Amino acid sequence: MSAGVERGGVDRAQQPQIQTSGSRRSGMLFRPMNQSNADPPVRCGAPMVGVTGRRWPAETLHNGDVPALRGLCVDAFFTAYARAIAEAGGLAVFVPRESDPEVLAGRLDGVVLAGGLDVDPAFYGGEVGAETTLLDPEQDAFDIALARAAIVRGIPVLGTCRGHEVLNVALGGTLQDHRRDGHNERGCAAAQRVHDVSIADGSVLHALYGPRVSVNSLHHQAIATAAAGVRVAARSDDGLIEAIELLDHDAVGVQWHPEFHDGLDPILLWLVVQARERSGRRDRGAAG
Ligand SMILES: [Mn+2]
Repeated sequence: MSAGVERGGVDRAQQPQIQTSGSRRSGMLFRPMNQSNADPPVRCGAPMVGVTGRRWPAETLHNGDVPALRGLCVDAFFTAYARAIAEAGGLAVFVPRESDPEVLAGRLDGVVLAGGLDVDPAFYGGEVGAETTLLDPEQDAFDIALARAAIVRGIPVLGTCRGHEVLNVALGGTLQDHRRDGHNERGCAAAQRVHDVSIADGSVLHALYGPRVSVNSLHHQAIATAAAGVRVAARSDDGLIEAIELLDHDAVGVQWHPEFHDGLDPILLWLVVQARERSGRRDRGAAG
């Protein structure tokens, strides 16, 4: 952990800043020690972590037909991501697909590629199979572009489930469209750990979990071929690739959903710690 992790708001506020968005400015405010009845203290320097999501018809918000909602959409993501990022000390922000991935990558300190629908096989040269679920190619295109932009800019990335698959596809890997029994375990609580994975020595995951960990499993797509430039970091006992890590970048994909596990999963804390370090490097770059 570098000194950047411990940087405080006073230090940051005294440096020249390249980033000038409102949220960053407010993040640099600090409360004078003798001001007892002012606004509550702001957590200084919390790294901003973007979370992807999904688009859904607005009618699903209400029971029954509401004519005013016809044709409208809502963007959604699972609350568990925001809770975990906040608990880890990060500032979670939702990133809708209308936001330019390149611009986002210039503002964010970390990215979570979240779970969601199947990845359209067109993005990895595959074909739609009998078990392929709903597809949303616009979401795929956005998520893939954000993954690439984040990696180019050196921003740490965590992909979970679909996000793990997106990360692999963004780097040129492929997916299998349907996985056999034991992985699409949706009949129990999302937190339920249903199978083990074996973790490769020397990986980020090994440092966090050791050689073996039990995980939930809510997927039916999976990686077929890992992209060039990534290592397989974990496999289930039936040989499935359950995690990948980039060799030269802080990016990890896990086929499971750590955000649904009970308590703060170490991989989410890892992401926020890396995001904080990335934020510190950017600030030092701005100062220089
Ligand atoms: Mn699995």
